[in-house]
Amino acid sequence: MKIAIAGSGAMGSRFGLMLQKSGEDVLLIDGWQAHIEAILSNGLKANFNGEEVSVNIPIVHQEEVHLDKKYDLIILFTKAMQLDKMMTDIKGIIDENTQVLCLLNGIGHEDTIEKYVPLENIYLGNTMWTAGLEGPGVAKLFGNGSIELQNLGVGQEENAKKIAEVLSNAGLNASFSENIRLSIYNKACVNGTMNGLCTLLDVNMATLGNTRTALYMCRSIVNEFAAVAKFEGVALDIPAIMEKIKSCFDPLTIGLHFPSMHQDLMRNNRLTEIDFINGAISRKGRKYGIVTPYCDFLTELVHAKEDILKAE
Ligand code: NAD
Ligand code: AOT
Repeated sequence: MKIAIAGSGAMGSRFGLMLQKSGEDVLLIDGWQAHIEAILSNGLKANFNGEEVSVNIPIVHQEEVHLDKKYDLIILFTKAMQLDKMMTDIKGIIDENTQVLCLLNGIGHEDTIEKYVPLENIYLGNTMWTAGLEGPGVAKLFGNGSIELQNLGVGQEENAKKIAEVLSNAGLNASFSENIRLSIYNKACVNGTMNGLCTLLDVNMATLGNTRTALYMCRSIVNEFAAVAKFEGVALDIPAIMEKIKSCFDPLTIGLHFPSMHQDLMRNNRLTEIDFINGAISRKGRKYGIVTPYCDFLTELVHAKEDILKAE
């Protein structure tokens, strides 16, 4: 299968590496020039579960994609705020047969994708895989994960299952979801609590979990996600989500992990995805007449921190 990964940072590199290893014809597409040059010069380097690997994998700048080439599947892995520009840059390689799978964190990316791709070719997903970049062209890939995905278009279930099969053949552990919107909300609750709070407090998830107020703050945030989701006909299981959040505090599993938002802002001085996580709940809340004071305040504080640090 001809697969393009649009957004080949940490996660895109993981997926590109694993899919190419399983025999797929993979192209990485990215906009970070130093990363592209490093991969063109030295291959994609990765510490893959403790083993140092270096693979030759084609990569092209998103503004220089070859418009004559078409792809069976495009996997979107930009940061949320980079998605619209990526779609504009690659729209020339999308035709009526190109399936587009979005695996970004956050809520509402289909609104952006629908501007460029017919509904019947859009697939939404959600992943528990993780990845990090040590620097341009160098990834750190540890642990296991999973993917859930579903077609947005009516009658495309079989195609969604085929995409899941291709991903699973690469060891990515993908399955078809009957209710991807629920899965996306569930993951967004984890990101909506862990990411902003750990970033503002400058701590990992275990340290957040050891504070007196962590559980109350997390529960208040999850309540707002649940109220907005309910308005859209998505019923969140709040106790189950709180159990998942508590499991993130465990230092023996993932508690020592700093969420990606912390890595972006505090370590790399980059803008965050807050507008597509808590900010999305605030926007939807305003539209539906639901108050969301925790999400509003968290979004405002993270933006203030971005300004203080002059993040780009
Ligand atoms: P990433 O920041 O590593 O990559 C996204 C884009 O930013 C790529 O184009 C990359 O080249 C570019 N980039 C990365 N570092 C840069 C730098 N220092 N300077 C300039 N450009 C840089 O993002 P990611 O972690 O791969 O995440 C992609 C999506 O997947 C996001 O929506 C994220 O929330 C989600 N996600 C990430 C993880 C994870 O563990 N990283 C897990 C699940 C979901
Ligand atoms: C995460 N973390 O998604 C991944 O840091 O943005 C992130 C993120 C899988 C399970 C729990 C948290």
